[in-house]
Amino acid sequence: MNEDVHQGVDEDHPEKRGTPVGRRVFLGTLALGAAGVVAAPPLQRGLEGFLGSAADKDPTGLTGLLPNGGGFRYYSVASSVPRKNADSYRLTVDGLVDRPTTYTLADLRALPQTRLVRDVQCVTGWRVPDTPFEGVRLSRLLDAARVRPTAKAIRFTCFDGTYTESLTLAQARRADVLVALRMQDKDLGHSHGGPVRLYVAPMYFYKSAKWLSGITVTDEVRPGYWEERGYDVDAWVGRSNGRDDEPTS
Ligand SMILES: Nc1nc2c(c(=O)[nH]1)N[C@H]1C(S)=C(S)[C@@H](COP(=O)(O)O)O[C@H]1N2
Ligand SMILES: [Mo]
Repeated sequence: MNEDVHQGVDEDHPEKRGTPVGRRVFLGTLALGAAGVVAAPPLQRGLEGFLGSAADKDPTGLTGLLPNGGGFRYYSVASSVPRKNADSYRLTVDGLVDRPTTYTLADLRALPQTRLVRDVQCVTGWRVPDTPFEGVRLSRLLDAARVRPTAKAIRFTCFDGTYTESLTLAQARRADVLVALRMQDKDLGHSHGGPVRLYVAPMYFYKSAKWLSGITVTDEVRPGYWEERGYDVDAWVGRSNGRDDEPTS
């Protein structure tokens, strides 16, 4: 099976077979250039329209092993995603805050930028070492919004209309969590979730929601898209999803 495919819940982690969702989950790949593609059955039709016949031509997924995007696989659970630019992009911060705020891209660019260089790690196994991300610390946006004392968590929404993510408030306030505007020292392109995506450096890359449009402060964690399908909510690299660095038993 193509290693691009997020089938890890069942195939790589048989211990997770009894998850509440209890069905096979796949993560569809948004193919660009030579990237290999295998789509989940429910997504197949939408993706085929989007990809042309790329999936049919590569049943083995071997082309996914060819160089592409500097080692990245491109993922989207939505079959098509609108493009947003400096004119049309908006990021809303709302929920349990005293100052709900809407940011334009220019607003975000005008705030202090933080650059982090870390390894990107997808839970399926692919990894891109030493990848620079740059943007505004999420903690800064939360402070500006004046988070209320009852707040416990953040829900992230995306302008693809489908994907969601979550963090606890404590996780969201870490210095290595960014609202990212740049990746690999370039403005974030559409396929990587531009113009703005979340970047949660210490966690598997599924936490890093692409096409970020909403940051809602909530009173409890609401599991995100992949988390409702069996992946861990606390997605620390090497310490979640059955990939413990140091097994304790
Ligand atoms: N909106 C959205 N964000 C998303 C995803 C997605 O399908 N939709 N996939 C996640 C997963 S599983 C991974 S590995 C990364 C992939 O990011 P990339 O396409 O820039 O490589 O985005 C994450 N964020
Ligand atoms: Mo992923």
